[in-house]
Amino acid sequence: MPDPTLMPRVHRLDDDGGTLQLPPRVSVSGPVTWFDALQDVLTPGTGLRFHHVPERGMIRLVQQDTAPDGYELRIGDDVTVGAHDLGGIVGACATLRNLLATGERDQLPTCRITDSPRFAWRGVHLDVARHFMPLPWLFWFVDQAAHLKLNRLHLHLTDDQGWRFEVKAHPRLTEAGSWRPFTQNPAWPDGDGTPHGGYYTQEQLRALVAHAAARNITVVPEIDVPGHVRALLAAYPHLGTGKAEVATGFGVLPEVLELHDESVAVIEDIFTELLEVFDSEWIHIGGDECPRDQWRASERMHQVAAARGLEDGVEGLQRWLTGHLQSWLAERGRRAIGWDEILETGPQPQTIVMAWRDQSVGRTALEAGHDVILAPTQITYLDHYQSDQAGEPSGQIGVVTWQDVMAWDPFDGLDPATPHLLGIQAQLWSEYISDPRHLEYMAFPRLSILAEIAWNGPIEDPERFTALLRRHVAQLEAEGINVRPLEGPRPWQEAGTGPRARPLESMPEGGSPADA
Ligand code: TNX
Repeated sequence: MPDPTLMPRVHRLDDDGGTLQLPPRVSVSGPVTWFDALQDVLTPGTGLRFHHVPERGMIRLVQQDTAPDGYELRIGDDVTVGAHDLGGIVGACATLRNLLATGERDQLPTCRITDSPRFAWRGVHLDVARHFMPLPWLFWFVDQAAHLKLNRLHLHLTDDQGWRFEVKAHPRLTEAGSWRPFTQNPAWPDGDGTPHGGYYTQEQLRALVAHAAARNITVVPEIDVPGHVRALLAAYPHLGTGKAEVATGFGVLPEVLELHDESVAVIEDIFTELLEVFDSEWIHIGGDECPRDQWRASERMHQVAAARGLEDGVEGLQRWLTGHLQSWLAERGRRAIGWDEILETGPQPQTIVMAWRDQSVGRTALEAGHDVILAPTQITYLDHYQSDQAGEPSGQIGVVTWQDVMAWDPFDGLDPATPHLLGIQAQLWSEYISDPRHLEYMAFPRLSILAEIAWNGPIEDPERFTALLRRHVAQLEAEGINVRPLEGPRPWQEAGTGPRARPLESMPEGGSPADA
């Protein structure tokens, strides 16, 4: 059998050169929830069928002491999967999937594998606010994340350009806030002329949470406050300075929430319903890019700040809200996560910092004693162009190549032994990515490389890894995923002058918009 295409790689593999032939219907013994997970991960796309038997299956799922999400796999005359938790079973099944895809689809190499992750937090973030992504595609994307042994899906549910979370107490959030009449970017300064919108009902999101949980993925929801709220203000203009529409263009906008008691009550209503849908221990409260000019100009905000006893006046309003939300969540048994700007607003010690601006902010957050997730723009923002080739479809200004990602050392400047470095996360912002196929193109293969780093730490043998990556990309392509080949886009993946056209002002240096 050829070298298995294991992505991420396993910690240890001893191969004895033999092959196990699987029957068309494979018996599986072990706990039923584990059997369900095996079926979920291994049935789609493999052509195999599984049935549960009380004991001595062809595949045996057995309880065993392992690290969290770790597992042991023994393939001989039959298959034994040992794990401590569901995460281990899902990981082992992802590995089995890779092994099956390597050779004949019903054969496994006889071998012994022991495996466990480097990082506890192996995340991928999805911005469904800037562009709405259809629910079935989210289910599919969760499956892909599970194959890469990722375990967190961070859903950015609200932003200036759209509100995607149904709130029963405040229906206008989705009635008025979930769509915009057109979209503007530098390629279409006057707008593309096409309305855009959509939202998820609470029932739909509950189904997504359950689907993800069965695959060892926690869905971490984000409601971004008090900035990035134009969609909220479109629904309830009196919570801002009076008049607002869902944003049609992108950037850091001046409109923010007026943080009087009425706004705070609405925020609490929103988070109350959020907690009913998402059982995640971690709840993301946004906190990024909140300009204070509107507060400075507002007599009422000066009064509110004074009434709350803020010595720095309106400058302290965001700090007050952050503190309030952290306590509010803690009282309900949850932990707040914030973008790293939260560091400037006096976060409580239990708050987790998502360090996005660069690696040094991660260090500052660790030094301040916080648990930290590294999400540096320069490496993990997969909305950036993948090269400076003219054919690349639209993206955020700047280039992050797969080689850049492969060279990333998440421990750079940090103490690898610190228990506070929870892990790493890939970000898929969607200002310039309007449909799922384009999102797939931006995600793969850079997401696969980040999954490797999340599971194993920095990549020390780039040449060998590149050979593996090449086979992995071929595998994804064979499965129908819109993956970007390592050399560059296929002709039908290019920008052209249609919906994926490159916005003129966000060209990477040296690039030209198909020389238009
Ligand atoms: C910065 S990261 C943002 C997002 C943008 C992203 C584009 C962060 C907390 N804010 O609003 O979508 O850059 O790459």
